[in-house]
Amino acid sequence: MTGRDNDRRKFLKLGAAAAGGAMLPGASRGTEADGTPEWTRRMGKGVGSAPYGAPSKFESDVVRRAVPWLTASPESSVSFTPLHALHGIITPNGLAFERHHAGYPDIDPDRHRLMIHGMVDRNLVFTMDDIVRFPSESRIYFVECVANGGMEWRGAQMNGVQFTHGMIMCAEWTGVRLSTLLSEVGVKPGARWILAEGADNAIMNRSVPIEKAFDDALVVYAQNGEMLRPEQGYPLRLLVPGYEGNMNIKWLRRLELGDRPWFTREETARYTDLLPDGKARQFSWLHDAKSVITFPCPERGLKDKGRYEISGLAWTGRGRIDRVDVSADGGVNWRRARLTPPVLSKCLTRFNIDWTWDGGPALLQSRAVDETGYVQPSMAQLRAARGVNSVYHNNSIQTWRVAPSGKAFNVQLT
Ligand SMILES: Nc1nc2c(c(=O)[nH]1)N[C@H]1C(S)=C(S)[C@@H](COP(=O)(O)O)O[C@H]1N2
Ligand SMILES: [Mo]
Repeated sequence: MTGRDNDRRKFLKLGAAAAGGAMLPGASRGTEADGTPEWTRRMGKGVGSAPYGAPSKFESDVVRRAVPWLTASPESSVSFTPLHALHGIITPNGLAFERHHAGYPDIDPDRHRLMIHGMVDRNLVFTMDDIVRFPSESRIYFVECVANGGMEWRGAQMNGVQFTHGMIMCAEWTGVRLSTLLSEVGVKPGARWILAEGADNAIMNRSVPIEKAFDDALVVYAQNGEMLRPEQGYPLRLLVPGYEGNMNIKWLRRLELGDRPWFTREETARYTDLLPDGKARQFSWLHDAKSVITFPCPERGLKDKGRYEISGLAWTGRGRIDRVDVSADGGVNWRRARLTPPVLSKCLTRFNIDWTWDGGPALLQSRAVDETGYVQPSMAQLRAARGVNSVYHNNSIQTWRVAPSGKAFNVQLT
């Protein structure tokens, strides 16, 4: 019998008692003896009470959260998406994780400009009005900070999926293909790289290979049907699907074309991976396949033993997720999970699998395989290949230990 059946039976029993005239145990002032709740007995709020709608007050703990000790200031910091409380694959705009290097500006779109220059036939400056006149596209892609899971390299640290995996979001982005803008300025022969630069106080910039521009890069102004949020780059952002988060330059103000990368701070002092042999890996843009179980997890444990649906998310920068396997015994036995459509390229993919919990201890894991055949590694495999000096690109298999109490904990298996 599932927990839900259990609840329904209890409810039916209470209902029968109430019909017999007995006061419901624990009935509050707001509930009549016949069980009709107050929200049914009175008219509700009128339209216009919430000109811009907000979630139910009962969902008030579903919020982005930061880790106070992690960063020195809230301006150069990160907040995490509450993955444990989300459904499907789309991240609501108000819950999308934030990663700012110098806070987020409040840009007047009428005064914002995008300049494209360098190895081009015509240097051009675009207003927002210019940009929205180009043919637009809407596509669903994830954005993941490459430091997602960075606190877990040397051992399990954060006891919650919001903090181990919450530097990720997935949205429908609307904008113009970067290649459309490039054909407007005309690319000079020999141009191989594009420097993308933001208008925030960090003036964050990264070198992007020109192939990405002719593949699927977008210059976006909308996210899930509305204009970008200020936190996400309003009014204009670069979107490089499948590449590490920092290359998706927010508050995009400048694109310069050149014949070599710029080797900016963000691709030398930062965003490189120190390997065991002392060499640093540079320009490691692509996110490899990764997955995580979002229920159960430390924030959402189990109640009674019985039937459950394990649910989680998988993604890869290389294209589509091909398969997700789930283990309940720390990787000894694996079962194939259902992928819930849509299964899109460079997008979060929702997986589900039925599981009967016997009430004993369990070690839950998920392992993603992408369309290239790449298999998500265990933490031990990742450490063997990359050492322990890395912060970025931790795509290892996550383990949740389920205790007989039903609580789940972040653990690492050696
Ligand atoms: N201009 C600018 N772009 C930026 C950043 C920034 O600080 N300034 N942060 C980058 C990093 S490190 C990441 S992970 C993503 C985060 O995007 P989000 O805040 O919309 O989640 O934006 C990237 N783009
Ligand atoms: Mo990031």
